Amino acid sequence: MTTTMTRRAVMGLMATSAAAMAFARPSLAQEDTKTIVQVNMWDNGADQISGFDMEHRVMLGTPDAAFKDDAPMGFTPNKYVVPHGDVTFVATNTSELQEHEMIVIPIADVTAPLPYDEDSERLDEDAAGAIGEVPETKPGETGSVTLRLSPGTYMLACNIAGHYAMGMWTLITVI
Ligand SMILES: [Cu+2]
Repeated sequence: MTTTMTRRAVMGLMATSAAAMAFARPSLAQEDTKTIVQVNMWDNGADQISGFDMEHRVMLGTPDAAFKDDAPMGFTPNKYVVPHGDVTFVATNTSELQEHEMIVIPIADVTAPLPYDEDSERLDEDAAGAIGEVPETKPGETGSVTLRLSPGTYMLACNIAGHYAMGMWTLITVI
């Protein structure tokens, strides 16, 4: 009798503490983690942009993605790995000539191309599953967006016509 009750009591305690741990960990991280990522939205000017060969679009999951380092425009974040939770992107357009924007897309498979329309030279943001954006930002100006991000890979992309194809995207990891 005594043995049975003790066992039940111990098992009950174990179950209680396991449940408490399971709930405490994610909720603490989600509520307490606030990260700021500063993003430079840049381009190398009109000559490099007009010299880009649109037959070789630099897009995720395509062979020409290998030439991304030669892209005439892009994003440079100050962090490529951020903790999950609330993430505020503060994006500054350092271009001297044109607007840029920054959409955020969860990426399930980095080897798979995203849905893209070659007529408009834009990503299909809905089909790609975009979850937020810093809308069009003029040269020298800054915009921001705060998103609650789960662990995974995310793309920052500019979807002004032609910019994604010219390599204006980068990947970050949320842990
Ligand atoms: Cu752009």
